[in-house]
Amino acid sequence: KQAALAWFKEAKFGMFIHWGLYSQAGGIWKETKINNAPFPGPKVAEWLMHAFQIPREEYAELAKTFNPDKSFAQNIAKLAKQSGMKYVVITSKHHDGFALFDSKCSTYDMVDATPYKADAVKELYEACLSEGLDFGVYYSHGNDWNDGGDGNYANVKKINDSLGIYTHSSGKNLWDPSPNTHTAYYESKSYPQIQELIALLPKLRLIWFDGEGFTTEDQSFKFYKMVYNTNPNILVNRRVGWDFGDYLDAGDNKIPSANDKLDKYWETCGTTNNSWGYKEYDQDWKSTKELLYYFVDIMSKGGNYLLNIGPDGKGHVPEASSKSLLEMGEWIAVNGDA
Ligand code: FUL
Repeated sequence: KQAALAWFKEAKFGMFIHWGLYSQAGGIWKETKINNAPFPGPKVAEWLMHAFQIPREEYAELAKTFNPDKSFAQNIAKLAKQSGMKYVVITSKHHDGFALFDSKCSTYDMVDATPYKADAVKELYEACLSEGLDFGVYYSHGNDWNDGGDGNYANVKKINDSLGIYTHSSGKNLWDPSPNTHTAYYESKSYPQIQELIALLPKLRLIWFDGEGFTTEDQSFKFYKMVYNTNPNILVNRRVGWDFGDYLDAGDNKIPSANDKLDKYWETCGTTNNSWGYKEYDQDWKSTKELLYYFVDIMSKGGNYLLNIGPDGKGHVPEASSKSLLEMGEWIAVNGDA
C-alpha cells in the first residue's frame, strides 16, 4: 500500500460530507430539537433515528421526499477545490442504513427509494474527478439501524461474556431491531455493498469504515482483506476495527499533542459547528481563524485534516461553513499546505 499511503500523505486536506435522509430533518423531529430528544446517546443530526428511537418504517418515509438539486455534485466538488482540498469523502451509508448509491442487494437506497432516482455517490465521484479531486467513501459497517440485526445483541453479549469480551451496546437499534442476525446483515448487505462501491468507483482512494464496536476480529479482517484483494490501491481507516486499518485517526475533533508518539499516517476529522449532519439551528460555527489554527496545527504535526460539511436535504451547503472553507482556500493558495 506504499503508493496509496504516499498519496494520502501528500493529499493532506480533504472534505468530509455527512449527507443522508436525516439531512432533511435538520436535527428536528416533530418540532423537537435533537438536543432535547428523550433518549440517551449523541445529539448530532445524523443520529436522529437513534435519538428519537424512530421505528424503521417511519424513518424510511424520509426517503420519499429526498430530492436534492441536480447541481449538488458540481457545487460541492467546486467548493472542495476552491477550499484547497485534495479529496472528498462522502457518507455512502451512515448508521441509519440508507445507501446514497445504487445498491443491488438492498432497495433502501437513493435510486430505488427516492424521487431523485439517481446514484448520488457516482455523481459526486464524477464531479470530483473532473475537478481533479480524489475520492473516498465513508461506510458504516458496524452500525446499521435498518438491517443490522441488533435484535441479536442479547445473544452476541451472552457469547462475548462467556469469552470475556466486552460488547458495546451504545449506538445499537434496540427499539425496533431488524429480524436479521448481525452475521446475516454482514453477508447479505455489508460485504456485498463494499464490493459494489469498489466496482462502481474504479478510482476510489479510500474507504472510511465506522462503527467497529460490534465487529469481531474475523469480520474486521474480512473487510480489510476484501478491499485489499479487490483493489490494493484503496486505503482503509483504523475504524475498520481491531487495528487492521492503514492509518490512524486521533478521534473526532481531536488533535494529538506534539508529545504524543505520532504514527506516520494519521488524520483528524473535524466539524465546522457541533454536528456532522445538517443541524438547522446550530449556528455555533467555528471561525475561519479557528479552522486555520487547527489546519496549521495538524499540518505541522504531519497529519491529514478531513474537514466536514453537512449539506441540507437539497444538497445546499450552509453559507457560514462554505464561506469559511473558501477563506481557508484563499489562505492556502497564498501560504501553501506544507
Ligand atoms: C462517528 C459517528 O457516530 C458520527 O455520526 C460521525 O459519522 C463521526 C465522524 O463518526 O463515529
